[in-house]
Amino acid sequence: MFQEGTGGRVSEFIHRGVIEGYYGPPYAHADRLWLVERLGRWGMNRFVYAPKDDPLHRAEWRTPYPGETMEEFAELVACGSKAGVDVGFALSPGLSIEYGSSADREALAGKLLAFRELGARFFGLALDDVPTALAHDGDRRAFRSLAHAHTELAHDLIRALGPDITLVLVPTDYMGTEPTAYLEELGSSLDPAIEVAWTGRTVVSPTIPRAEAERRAATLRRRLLLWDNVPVADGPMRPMLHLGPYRGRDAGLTAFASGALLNPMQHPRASALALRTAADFLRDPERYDPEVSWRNAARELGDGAPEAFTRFAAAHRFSCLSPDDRDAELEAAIREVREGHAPAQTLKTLLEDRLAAADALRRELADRALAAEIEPWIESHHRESRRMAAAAELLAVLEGDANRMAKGIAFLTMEGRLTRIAPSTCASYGPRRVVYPQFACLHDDAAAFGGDPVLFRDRCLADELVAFAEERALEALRA
Ligand code: LTM
Repeated sequence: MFQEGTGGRVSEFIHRGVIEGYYGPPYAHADRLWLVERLGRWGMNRFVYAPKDDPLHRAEWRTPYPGETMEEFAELVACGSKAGVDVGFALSPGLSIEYGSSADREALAGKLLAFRELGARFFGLALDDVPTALAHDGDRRAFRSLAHAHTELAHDLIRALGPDITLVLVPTDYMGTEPTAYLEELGSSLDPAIEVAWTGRTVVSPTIPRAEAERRAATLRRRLLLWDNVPVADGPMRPMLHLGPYRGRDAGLTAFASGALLNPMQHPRASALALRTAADFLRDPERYDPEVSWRNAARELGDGAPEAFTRFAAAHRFSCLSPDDRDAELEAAIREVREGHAPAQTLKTLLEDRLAAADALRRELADRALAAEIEPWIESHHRESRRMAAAAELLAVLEGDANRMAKGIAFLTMEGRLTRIAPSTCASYGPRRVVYPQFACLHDDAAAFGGDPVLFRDRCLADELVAFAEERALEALRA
């Protein structure tokens, strides 16, 4: 059997794609068209519209989309059909809906039916990040539990939208591995044809082992649809540009997951790097090699300046999936210099390449939209490279036979140079500080972080090199 876009193999993941589901400015229509077309090329087959900060998706979910927005959505659906990508639409009514109100149910079904009329057959009921208990008196009388209300609403939508559609319910308990009363009830009463989303053991799951998926799938009594929060960088993760490969997802997940929808960053073109690698994983998880996939993706997306883009991307791979990845080549060279196995000159050479990346990216990157998205990080990468170059120069003087005064002057010169390089709020070569929202439970009285690291502090490689050069200088000049 042959499936288009999968290199001749049939992927065991039915759903392979993206859910635009982050907090922050939704994508521009042109970017969405660009992404859907690319997803098809890479063998992905789903794109779901669910941006948290589109008021008509969430806060004002009852208000219909204006005609011109519906025209754009129609164009998106048509673009998806051409590319082999089912474009789906989700609504997130949980902040205000009265689950038992027929007016609210009709408003929800009616708004989704309008997307069906455009040709969409994939729908989402996003009940994440909403109150974890029934908020209306009427609902407390009408339903025995929140799960009961969610189940009834989902069944209502299936009836309204027709049997030929796919519905994914993003449950209020969307993470973790422990069964909850809410999930047990969904598992036993929700139509098994309805997909249920899961983000892994936490919000941004560093790994998704097969055994954890097996546990949640057993509770929900169906294969899970992963809502994978990769490469998203919203809220407190905003200093980050997540340019690393998709990794840490078990190849055996196919047994317990019907697929994965990745939640991207608010930067569509930059997100494409992780998404492109995820497409390779989802197509053939057993043979997936994150490094090979990443190099290919970086060269493809960095068209016009492939070396510079790959070098730049290497300094932005840090995330909770890869918390030790800050520019592996440079880090290895720094280790060699610290241990006395290599001269500081090796660092100077590597840093010259990194310093040249900014100009190359600004002038030669073919995708100008990508260049614009990453500009704040091009700037921070350049500044941190300059700081490291200053440190490498000091180290070279300290290694040579200059006299003590010359070494002292080299130290003061480096410190003077550093005062002229303003710190950036964007993280390059690892973050100074970043918080990942690693909850394992979201219930009002039991909210808790799990075992995955939440706060990463002092992980910037440039700071480490500068501190090392300073220590070396102070040692050399001690009386
Ligand atoms: O992950 C889910 C299901 N919901 C939200 C997302 O909208 C958000 O982008 C991510 C990352 O902050 N966290 C969530 O809880």
